[in-house]
Amino acid sequence: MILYYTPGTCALGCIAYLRATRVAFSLCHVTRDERFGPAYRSINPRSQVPAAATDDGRILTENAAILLHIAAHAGAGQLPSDGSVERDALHFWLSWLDSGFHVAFYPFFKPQRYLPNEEQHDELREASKPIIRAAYDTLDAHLDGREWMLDDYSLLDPYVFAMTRWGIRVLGDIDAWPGVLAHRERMLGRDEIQFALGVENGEHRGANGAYRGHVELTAQ
Ligand SMILES: N[C@@H](CCC(=O)N[C@@H](CS)C(=O)NCC(=O)O)C(=O)O
Repeated sequence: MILYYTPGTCALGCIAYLRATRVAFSLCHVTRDERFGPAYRSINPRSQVPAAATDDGRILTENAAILLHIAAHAGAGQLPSDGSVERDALHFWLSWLDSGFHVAFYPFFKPQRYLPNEEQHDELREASKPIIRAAYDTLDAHLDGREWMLDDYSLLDPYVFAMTRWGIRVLGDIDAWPGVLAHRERMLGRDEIQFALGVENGEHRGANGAYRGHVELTAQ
């Protein structure tokens, strides 16, 4: 798989999960400007990351689809069994992390999508904060007293880590949510998160184990 990412984004979760599962992968760094150019638009016409080119030549977009694809190719034990309570919980959180948590940040990060008048953007950013706080409340209530999002570590944990960092930038800190903070601390101690953060900082350009290094951005 080739995983397309931009530093600072939710794509960090897919990089970390690839590393954790040892599925063979390459990475392609896509700058914010390149996301709107013809090469990346041929990969994801919506200009969003993450995107993935699968080993059988397909393009996948959306965190949920990519994370589940990685899990399915990583061998047994990555997903709770079909029909189990844990599997339902996985589906719930995957869906909510995208439609609830992630979406709460859009007015803050992308106010121009909602209001063309730049003078109104600061007001919209302020208005988004209670919605972002409510999303942290939901996550924190779940993580209170838990080690991982499910009973065992799963694809949800790196995905949560990738997005919960945004609150530090938007709200100044996320100290009001001890369950989220403790989860972040646990994740920071893991190799795959250190690897993914290093990638974002320009480290790990060469191949190493199941990681095959970086590739250039080319139209697909
Ligand atoms: N629902 C999509 C959301 C992806 C998304 O919004 N990615 C952000 C980065 S965290 C992005 O590319 N934003 C740029 C944009 O929307 O223009 C998914 O789960 O992959």
